[in-house]
Formats: sequence, C-alpha cells, structure tokens
Amino acid sequence: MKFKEIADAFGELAVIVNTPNSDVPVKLFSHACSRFFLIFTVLEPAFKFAENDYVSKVNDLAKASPSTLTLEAMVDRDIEAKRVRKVGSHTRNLLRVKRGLEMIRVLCEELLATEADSPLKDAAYKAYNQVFGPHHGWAIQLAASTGFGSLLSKAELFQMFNETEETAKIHIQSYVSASATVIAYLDYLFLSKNLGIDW
Ligand code: 1PW
Repeated sequence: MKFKEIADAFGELAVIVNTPNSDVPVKLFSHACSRFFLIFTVLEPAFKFAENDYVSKVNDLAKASPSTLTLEAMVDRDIEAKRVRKVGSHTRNLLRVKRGLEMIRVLCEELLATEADSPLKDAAYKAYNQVFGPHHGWAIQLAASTGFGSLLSKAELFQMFNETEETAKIHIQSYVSASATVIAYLDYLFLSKNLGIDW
C-alpha cells in the first residue's frame, strides 16, 4: 500500500506540472517528499546517514508552506533576500531534496531492470554515485557506502511492504515516470532563474 501512496503523490504533482499556467504548491510537494520517511525507517541502518538530512530538509520546506504558497514564490523570496545558496535556505534545501528524489528514481530504474533476488545495495550504490557522488566529500561517500552494505534484498523489501514483484513494479514504474516530470520542472525552475543546479 505504501508504494502506491508514494506513486500517487508524485502522480498528482506531475499532473500539476503538466497543466499550463499552474504552479506547484509547496505543501503538496513537501507532503509527497515526506512519503519516503517510513521507507527510511524500515531501511535503517542503511539510510541512517541520509535520514536526518533528508527529513530535516523536507520538514524545512513544509515549514515554509504557510507563508509562501508555491515553489516558485518560495525561490523568488530567497532570490530577493539574496540567500539562495546560504546553508539552510529553502531554495538550497529544495535542490538537495530534488537530488534525493533523483537518487530514488535511478534506484527505482535499477529495481525494474534487475532480477528479483538482486541485492538492493548494488542499485543504491549506483544511484548514489550517479546523483550525490559528485557533490559529496569522501567522508560522506564513505558513510554512504558503509550504510548501503547493510541493505536487504529486493525481494525482502517488497515483502516488508506487502508487495509482490508484480504490484511493486507497477508502482515503481509510475514513480519513475511521475518523478521524472517533477524533477525536470525543478531543474527548469532553477535554470530559468539562473541559479544553476550543480552546487
Ligand atoms: C529509499 C531510498 C532513499 C534515498 C534518498 C537519498 C537521500 C540521500 C541524502 C544523502 C545525505 C547525506 C548526508 C548529508 C550531506 C549534506 O552535507 C548535504 N546534503 C545533501 C542532501 O547532499 C549538504 O547539505 P547542506 O550543506 O545544504 O545542508
């Protein structure tokens, strides 16, 4: 059931992104991102190193939502206040959270492409190295590879969430498509305001 909730939440965001002249509410975005919290808890300790960082950044966005309605308005406020790249700014946290969504997307693509008994850790390494590796120093990279070493198998993960290989793959596929749309929107949001996405 949990996999479906995640896929649906990002599906809802993708519909908004694809609607002309519409903007993404911060609340809806942070709520969708928070759907992963339970998975982190289940996958502990493999993701312990990432959990605090991801959770606190998503919660920071959630906190921003009463005062700024849309992601674009939130980013604009940081631009006006000249604090886009400041540690802890909403915009900086949004870029980090976007990478989290991207890492999960690459990981999901691996899950779809590999055998049922293949280890989750191989998929996690690949996704991490591709998305976060270039942005992290050696200490964090080491923590990541140490953490992933304790990941269970793909079959065990599906079982924990009461999914069969078939049902899991349906939801994973829909997250892959929906998140691609949302991530492309976020890249556009940053690039159209000349903020860059490689910092
Ligand atoms: C179910 C699979 C979930 C995968 C989600 C992946 C999230 C991985 C996040 C890794 C974060 C590791 C430790 C923290 C690193 C920070 O130095 C860094 N944060 C990130 C997300 O790169 C920088 O954050 P800062 O300086 O803006 O506070």
